[in-house]
Amino acid sequence: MKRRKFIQSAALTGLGLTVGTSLIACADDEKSVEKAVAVANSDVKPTIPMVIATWNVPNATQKAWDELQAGKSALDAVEQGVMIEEADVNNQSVGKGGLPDRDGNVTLDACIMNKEGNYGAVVCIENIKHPISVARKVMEDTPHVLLAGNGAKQFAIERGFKPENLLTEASKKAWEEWKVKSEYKPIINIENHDTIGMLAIDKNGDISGACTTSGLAYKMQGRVGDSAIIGSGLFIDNEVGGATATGMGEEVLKTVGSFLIVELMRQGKSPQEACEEAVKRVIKKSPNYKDFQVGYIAVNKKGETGAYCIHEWFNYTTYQNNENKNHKADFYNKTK
Ligand code: SD4
Repeated sequence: MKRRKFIQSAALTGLGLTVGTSLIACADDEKSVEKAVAVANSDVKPTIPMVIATWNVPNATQKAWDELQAGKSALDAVEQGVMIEEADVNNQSVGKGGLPDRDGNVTLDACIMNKEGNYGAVVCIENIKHPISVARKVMEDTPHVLLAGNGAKQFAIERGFKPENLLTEASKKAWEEWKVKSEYKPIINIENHDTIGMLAIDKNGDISGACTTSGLAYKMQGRVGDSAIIGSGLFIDNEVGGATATGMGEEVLKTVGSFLIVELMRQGKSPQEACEEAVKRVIKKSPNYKDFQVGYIAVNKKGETGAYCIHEWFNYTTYQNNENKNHKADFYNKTK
């Protein structure tokens, strides 16, 4: 099925939520994605340093790559990289400009993990454009690993983050249009999945990861997904590699997908095999898998990458071998 057709029928059948805004926005460059995939699958040898991120985020991977080239750590690279998407008001699934919950509040989740296996996260934080940097401060400056809601916001303000309105006119308009027919229950058909999860390996061979999102659009107030939860949206083990997720957070949480992928790689699976196994675990547990998307990316210590998802058109970006490239992920549901 062609991408544009997929998007249309997805919206009609209930998969509409599973399609990311950037994916919709670039519905016209189907050919260039396919070309990139063909090249990517044929000749990329794993090398480090490297960066891999969910979705089509060349500016974010470029920034992370530049950090690595400047000799910065993988931790700096992933933080700086995902900040590009947090600040981009056109990305309606991350940071400023994110689509709000059903009551109009933009609430953000983010987490970061470093090579020592330390973790910091914020969930349901409001009015702070760069939750990933607050997550890093939680990791580095507090005895805790996870701050939520108002406490996270107060902590951020104490650390010098400036509170601001994150609801842009475009996202407000989209929410107002949604409200016309809204029912006060989770409506999965309108979500989108452009969370950015990023993994990087620096010149020393050390790995770190970051994941940041505004979560599912029009979620219930207070809803927290997988993205900021260790082992689900992100997991790093510097002995093995890392993994990160996008898609229906509830399903990723139920199967602790990123931790699973890293453990499977520890047992000898390639990143690709491990991502496929984690997606199949979701499918096994959820007979309604046709109604939602889950996608994973992973990298091992050699810089070998993997990606897999339930439905076609999840894509990801790598900066490796001096090339910044978008790739289409292989997928489970091949029934047309
Ligand atoms: C969540 N996994 O909150 C996130 C959603 C997502 O792009 O991937 N959005 O469930």
